[in-house]
Formats: sequence, structure tokens, C-alpha cells
Amino acid sequence: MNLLSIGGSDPSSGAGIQSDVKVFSEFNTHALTVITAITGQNTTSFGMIEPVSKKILKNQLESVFSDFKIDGIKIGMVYNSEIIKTLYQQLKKLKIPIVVDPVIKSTTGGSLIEKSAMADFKKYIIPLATVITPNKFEAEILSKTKVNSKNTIEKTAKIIQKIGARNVVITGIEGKNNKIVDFVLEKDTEYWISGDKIVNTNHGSGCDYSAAMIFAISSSKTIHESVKFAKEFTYNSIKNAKKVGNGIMITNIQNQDKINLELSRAINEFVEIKNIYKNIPECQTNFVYSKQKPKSIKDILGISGRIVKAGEKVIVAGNLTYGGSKHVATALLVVNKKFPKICSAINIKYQNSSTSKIKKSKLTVSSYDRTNEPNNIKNKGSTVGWGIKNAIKNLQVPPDIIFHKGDFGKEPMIIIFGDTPKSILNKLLKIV
Ligand code: PXL
Repeated sequence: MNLLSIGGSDPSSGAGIQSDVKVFSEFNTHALTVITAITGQNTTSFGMIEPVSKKILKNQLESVFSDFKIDGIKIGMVYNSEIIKTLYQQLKKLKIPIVVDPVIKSTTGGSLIEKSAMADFKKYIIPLATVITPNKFEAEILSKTKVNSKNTIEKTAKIIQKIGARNVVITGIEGKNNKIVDFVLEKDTEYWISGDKIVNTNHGSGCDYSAAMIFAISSSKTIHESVKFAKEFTYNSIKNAKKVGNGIMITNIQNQDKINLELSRAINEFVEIKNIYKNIPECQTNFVYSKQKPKSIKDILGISGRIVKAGEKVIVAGNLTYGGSKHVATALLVVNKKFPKICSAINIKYQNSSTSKIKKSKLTVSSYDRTNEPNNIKNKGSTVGWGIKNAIKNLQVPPDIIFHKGDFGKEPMIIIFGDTPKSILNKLLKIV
């Protein structure tokens, strides 16, 4: 996946373009950048701003758009009217998701947009937004409304939606009991998403939020899922913030839930494998990754929906959640009990062409026969556990693949096993 960040350069790498490159890379996507302005700043003070010329801005845009398929765009600092109008000319005809982070002031006090450009920002940039992510302060300025109650937050979001953003997420509202709440206004619904508050002053959290948001939306997550994803990602980045310079801390996107990140990355790669839709079974696909020594499927991360076929495309319908998969997670649990290194699995369609490829792959393969399944297990519905147990009974080394050829009304299936999601992809590419 290629994601484009349009914004300002921050030499401290806490925010702006540099921060977005870090976040996009963490998701294993390719980060493209178009720089609108160069700032001089660090963790203690904000120095100069020099906007780039229209000429080089246009040339940067043409460079990325003429070469790359871009899956999503994040717009951050835009600074002045000339930049805003130039961006609009390039972006107005696009049909890809755009997240607008309406940055107005930096934490250290710098103005990130000229006052005289606010009208053009509303006229040209806000209507480009699939999602706009103002904090309370930014929402007040955009809507010219003071936010001091639930009602005024809703009213403010509606004003911003009227200006042209399809979905509005007002972030970081102080809630009761040490909670931080985001308010979400979609086309026809509105709701609040609450999370724990962390008290620290940091540089970069807004950028992390909107960057994670464009990744989630470009990965076909719904607005609701994307908000939850961005919120959790940002929570972790704030929790892990580091004092790198002499002033405020910089958010740190490392040390996120590694299981979640590795699986997200692998799912991303999986859906982009050419013609992979042909390998999605009727019951769809799940891809799971377990904590060490799982006790139950609650210790195994999986998609709460499935990876599904949509024509010749494959999309992820659902969220990564512990306990999100029953079938594939149960299979993994059984294998992991005997072979504790095996922590990841995916199910794909069994087809006649699979047999010869599996043979050639030299992977360790086992199988079970569903027609031998005792009736009491069939009726209880725990077939997969029974089948996998049978398939590994005589194995001395961990299985790479376990398949079955179905039963009356039951679809044949392959499950691939491995230590990590990445190793699953390597095995998968040998047999599809
Ligand atoms: O966090 C907003 C932001 C965005 N872009 C740049 C910045 C900042 C905050 O300082 O410097 C370039």
C-alpha cells in the first residue's frame, strides 16, 4: 500500500512529515511525501516557517501522482492560500480516501497556518476530507463556536460537516473518570468513543492519530473501526513517549502491541497478493496470531469478521481482536499445544490444483478425513479441534499445512501454520 503525507517538515521528527513517514513505515506501507513548508523547531521552541513555492509544490505532486498508485492521503500543515489552492487543483478529482488533520498551532506555540488562509482552508481543503480530525481547540476555530458541553461538541461537528467534511472526528475531549473521549459524526450517525487518559505533554500525538486513521481507512476499515484503531495506536504512542530533547516528550510509535502490528502488516500483504481472491473459500478467510503459551482462543488475535472476496478484490471486513476467530484460532490452539513455537495460522480454499503445488513445496503436510468424524463431535460442532488433533497425532515436527477434502455439505480447506504471520506468507506463496 502507498500512503501520501502532505504537510510540513519538522526537524525534530516529532510531528509533520517525518512523523508520518515513521507511522506509515510501522504499518509496512510505503510512505510518499509532499512538503508544503519547512519549519525550524525542536522540543522547547518553535522557530521559523518557510512555505515552499507553488512551482516546487506542483512538481512534488506531479512526481508522486504520475508514478504511484496512491491508496490514501493525509493532509496536515498547509500554511497559506497559495498552497491550499495548488493542492485543491491536484486533489479535487481524486476518488481515494483523504484524512485532513486541520493543524493550526503547534504544542510549542508556532502558528501552522496563516490567519488569512483560514477561509480558503475551509473552502478548498475541508470538502476534500473523507474524515477530518480536529481537536477541541481546532474544532472551535473552524466552527467559530465555543465548545463547553456535549451539545456544543455535537453542534460544532455538524458545522464542520456542513463546511464539507464527510465524517468529523473531534479528538481528545476530557471525559469523566480520567477518560479521553472522541466524538464521531458520520453521515447518518453520531457516537462517542472513550479511552483512558494519559497525562503528559507531548509532541506528535495528533499526527500519529491522523496517520493511523488514513492507514485504517485505506485498509477498508469502517469509520468506527478506524477511529478505534487510531485511538489505540495514539494511546500507545503517548504512553511510550520519550524525552529525546530538552523540552517536551516526543510520542513513540514503537513498542505497540507487536502481535497486532505484525498481523496487520501480514494481512495487508496478503490482500495485495495477485489473484488471491481465488484462494478465499466460501466460508471466507481468517488470519490469526497468538500470544506465547495461549490458554484459550482469547489469547489469539484474529479478525472479528473475515477477509472476504469482493469481486476480484479481497477486503478485510472486521477488526483485529483477541478472541476474534473461533475456527482458525481453535486449530492453532491445538497445534500450539504440541508445538509451542507455532503461533500463527490462516485458512484458505482447498482446490484440486493445490495438491501438486503442495507436493512440490516440500512443506510438512498432514491431513484429516472429515468423513471419519464421530457423530458426537459432529453434533457438538468442534470438528476442527478433532481433525487437527488427528492430523498431528503422529507428527514429530510441526506441520506447515493441514488440509481436509470436505464432507457432505462441508467445504474442503487448507490451514497453513507457522511461527509468525510473515512465515505464513512465505509458505502460502509456495502453494498458491
Ligand atoms: O502536530 C501538528 C504539526 C503538524 N505539522 C508540523 C508541525 C506540527 C506541530 O508542531 O510542526 C510540521
